[in-house]
Amino acid sequence: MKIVAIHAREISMQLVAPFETSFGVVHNRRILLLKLHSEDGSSGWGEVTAGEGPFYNPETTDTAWIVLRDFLVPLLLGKTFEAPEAALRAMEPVRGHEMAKAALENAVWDAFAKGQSTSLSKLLGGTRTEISSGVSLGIHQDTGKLLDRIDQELAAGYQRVKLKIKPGKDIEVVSAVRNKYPKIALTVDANSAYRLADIALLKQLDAFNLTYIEQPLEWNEIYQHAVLQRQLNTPICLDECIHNLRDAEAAIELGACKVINIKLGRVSGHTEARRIQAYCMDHGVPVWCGGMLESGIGRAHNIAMSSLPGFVFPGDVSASKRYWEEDIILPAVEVSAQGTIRVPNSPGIGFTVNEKRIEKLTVRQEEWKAVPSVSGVPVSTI
Ligand code: OSB
Ligand code: MG
Repeated sequence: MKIVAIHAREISMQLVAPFETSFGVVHNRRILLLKLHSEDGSSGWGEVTAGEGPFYNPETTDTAWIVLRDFLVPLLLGKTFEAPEAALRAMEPVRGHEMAKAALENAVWDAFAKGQSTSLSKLLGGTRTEISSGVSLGIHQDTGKLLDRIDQELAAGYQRVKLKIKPGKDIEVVSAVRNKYPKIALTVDANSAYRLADIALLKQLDAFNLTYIEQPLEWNEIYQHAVLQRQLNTPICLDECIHNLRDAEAAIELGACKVINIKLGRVSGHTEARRIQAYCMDHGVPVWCGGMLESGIGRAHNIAMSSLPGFVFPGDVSASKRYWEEDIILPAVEVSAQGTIRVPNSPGIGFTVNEKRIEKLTVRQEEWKAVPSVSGVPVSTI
């Protein structure tokens, strides 16, 4: 497949409700979308899942725009790739910037799948026709309101509840939730808000029969999670720490976690996500698909990835309407009364991208085209 053009757009989308984590509150998302065109006429979509500020990881919507425009897009434009994996290899000279890479690589996967008239799930090796869905609930000032919210989510069918926690909003909140719902699958996510010195507090979480505790310590610290895991009964699930297969290998060999949250953006796309999934399966480590408050395009990629074997725990992939008044894909992602999402089997990501709606939401856009070749020799753009 030869990549001839890449169209980037930033869209602005307001969340139906603010989302609070230990690192801040989000009201409005600034989302970067890529549409990639191949010479044979197929196209593919990708989404940059970076936040507006460098608080979850070092990337932002703006850093991704610059790195894509100046470095990553020139590495792919005008080039021919025999398989999507080759596109990731071509981007190797750029260090880090996994979320910028993922948007491009995932767009290549979508275009490949569409070119072969097959679903992205099938091309990736997916084996499920539906995936299990859980919800991630932001920090609430009022625990009563949080409990009401959980009632609603459970009534809608969701299979697991994840609570965001931070110092001062932890033991009491989790205790109140566990008391009201003794049986539900419950997890917590600290987004790196604690330190090893907080071990006494973290050990109190063992009392609540949590499926796992997600990313308690620093975003780039594997070793101390191993020290912590030895003293906790509850499994640790790593999110922020895992950027590639090597991180997953190190974490599992060191005993830093017993579960991994795979996020496409954080691991630079489907190719690396599949490697981590395969390694974890071989080592009996369950994985699940995390979320980054994505639009429908990122969500569709998450659904395809979650159809792979090894994704045994419910993901943070939930209905479009929990995030948006109106999503940018058709149909919107819906969750059944059993808390499942159907994996589409139409070509590529399997949803129709609502380009009219995207046009309305666009705040900036740019198109990059392959430089025409001179007597058959492609002209380098960098
Ligand atoms: O750590 O999983 C996280 C949102 C933004 C940044 C980090 C995280 C999250 C979520 C939301 O938990 C998951 C979702 O519903 O998309
Ligand atoms: Mg997390």
